[in-house]
Amino acid sequence: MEFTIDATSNKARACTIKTAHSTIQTPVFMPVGTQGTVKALDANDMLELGAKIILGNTYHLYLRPGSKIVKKFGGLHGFSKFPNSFLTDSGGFQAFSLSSNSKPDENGIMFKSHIDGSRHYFTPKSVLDTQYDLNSDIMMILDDLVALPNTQERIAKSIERTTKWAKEAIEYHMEQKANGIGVHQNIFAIIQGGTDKNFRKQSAEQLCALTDFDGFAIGGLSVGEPNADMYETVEWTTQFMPQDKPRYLMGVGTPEDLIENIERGVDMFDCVMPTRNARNGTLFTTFGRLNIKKADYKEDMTPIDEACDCYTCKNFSKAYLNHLYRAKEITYFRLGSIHNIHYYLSLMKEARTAILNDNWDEFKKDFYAKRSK
Ligand code: PRF
Ligand code: ZN
Repeated sequence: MEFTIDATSNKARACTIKTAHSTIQTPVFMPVGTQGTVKALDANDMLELGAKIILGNTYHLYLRPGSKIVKKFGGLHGFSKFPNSFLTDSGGFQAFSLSSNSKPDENGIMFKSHIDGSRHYFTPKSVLDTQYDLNSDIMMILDDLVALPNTQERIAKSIERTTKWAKEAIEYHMEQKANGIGVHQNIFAIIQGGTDKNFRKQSAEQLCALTDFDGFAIGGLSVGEPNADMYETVEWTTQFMPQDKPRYLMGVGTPEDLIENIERGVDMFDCVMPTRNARNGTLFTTFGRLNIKKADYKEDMTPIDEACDCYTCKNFSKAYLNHLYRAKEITYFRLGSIHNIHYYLSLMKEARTAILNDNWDEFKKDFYAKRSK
């Protein structure tokens, strides 16, 4: 990938990432398309929303339909018809969070499928093989994740394993590329270490020393720790990460989390929040969250957000959405998801503009001021 830093405002960065499939301007939010689709939407919706990159999951696509089927279609782009970039998570996190009894050992992770209970084993190499089939633009390494809080011993083990697996992964990827496999695919390592400063420093230093990685992620956060701890850990960790490569905070977060972590030097984010919340009736606006199922909206002829220029706000009233939600109409899921993704993508565009114009502090103040109303 090509990576350039276009501007900075203190630690906040506005960068450009060029992959084989799209040019991505950061800060970027990647909508989650676990199964090869952003829930309730299709490739054309994502293009209209202006998404340059979406996230897919190795764990899910490996179990169903199987990566060989996706490969037959030329990977995720051909299968889903989304022509821009895909980032695929490795499966480490999903094996940890979805499988009733996943068991990591020194060489990989044994887990039971959440679909049919069948047993599978992921290794640093096997998850790359799956991601070669998916032909994602950015592949994530297998990492060993721990729930927080946890013992020092378990966190030490997690960073030791994650570094061992990262070394195996990057060595394998360089070999594969030499053989003409995954030549246009990029690979990111994942820093672990809980909220412990020494562990985070160790993990970051060990992984960032592996200079063949195309970018680095901060994993293991937003897993139950207080928000302040997450922000502090990100702030601490970014100082050990290279300036000249993308930085990705995995599975984060709320609009406030995005603003706080852009300020601390993060370039990329993903989260189920805009899509999952839309389906639950929570819609994001400049003025904060709104619950569309509330009786107050039954006769409300105004759009979700007067200032929003998404398809949903340009065409439909809160009363109509309130009705669709209550009637459990599938159309509601689509319209709600369009609005929330549009909100997240516009927020990132505004953040980028603020960094480019070097008026981050004003932008942030304004962001919070509007929400407290
Ligand atoms: N590792 C991986 N995927 C993830 C995470 C992680 O630590 C997180 C943590 N918030 C979300 N998704 N591989
Ligand atoms: Zn809207």
